[in-house]
Amino acid sequence: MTTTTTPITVLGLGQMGSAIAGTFLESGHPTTVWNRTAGKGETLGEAGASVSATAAEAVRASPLVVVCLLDYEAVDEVLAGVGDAIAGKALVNLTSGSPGRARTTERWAAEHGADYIDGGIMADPPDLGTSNAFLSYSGSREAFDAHEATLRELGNSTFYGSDAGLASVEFMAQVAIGYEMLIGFLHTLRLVQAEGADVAEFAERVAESMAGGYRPLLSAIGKAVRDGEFPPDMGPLSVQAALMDDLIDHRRSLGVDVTRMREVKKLMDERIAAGHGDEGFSSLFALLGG
Ligand code: FVH
Repeated sequence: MTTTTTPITVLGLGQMGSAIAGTFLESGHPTTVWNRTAGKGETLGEAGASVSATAAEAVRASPLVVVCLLDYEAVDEVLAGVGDAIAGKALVNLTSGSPGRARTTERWAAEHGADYIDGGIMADPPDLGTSNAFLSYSGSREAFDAHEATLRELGNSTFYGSDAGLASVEFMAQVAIGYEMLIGFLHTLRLVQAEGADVAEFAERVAESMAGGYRPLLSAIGKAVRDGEFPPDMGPLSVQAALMDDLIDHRRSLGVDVTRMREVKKLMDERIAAGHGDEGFSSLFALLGG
């Protein structure tokens, strides 16, 4: 079966599910859709999609079934209603959730005779089907190989391995690093604004450094953590720590949150006290739990 004639079923027509179904429909796939609340499939129906009254009916229509719902509670509920209609299908779950939820759903799929691929979407709905979309996949390598060309129509795709949880590991880590970085960025914009500097101009300078200096630094830190050797990446900790009291006092004087900076100082002081003052910021990794 060539890729553009692979019939595809999409369960869930929210912002993302609708974008997925629309992308496949535009590529020429016979597309069947279903949504809990009727009516969301009307536009897709007018564009040529088949709109099913039940999820089970929609699943029976295609060899490739894509699920994209709000959360895993919804996935569990919908799949419970689908039951054995999933047998013989390739089930691709693009709902966000934890690695554990992905592995549990893979077990459900296996018990019901389906191949399972878990996936995470790093894109906004309008970007789907463009080079701005990045999707992570894991689970059945055989099913991924069979449908890779079709799935690549949604965007850049990477298969992370046969452990169904790996796509979620990548997705959750990418989401987490975004929040970790951006909350610090917002607090720092508060500092910049409190000092009367232009926050937008400062943000542009940070964006430049993200594209410039931070790129090799992040790679170096990744290698240092992998190898367990922590060269002085941003200078030795003993030098970095010397700034921390002043940095914290300055933020506090402006009413800016000091939670994270006090955590950094505590880790630096602990690592230096243990004799690692000549190592770099990556050395703090040794103190982080897990
Ligand atoms: N939207 C985005 O930008 C992000 C980008 C990154 C990936 N996410 C994930 O995509 C999943 C779906 O997100 P969404 O944006 O499409 O969400 P909604 O527009 O709110 O649509 C939710 C659909 O889920 C259906 N639904 C909810 N609960 C149930 C249930 N118990 N049983 C059956 N279906 C359910 C809902 O149906 P309805 O409310 O229209 O009846 C929508 O079809 C999500 O994992 C994001 O993390 C999107």
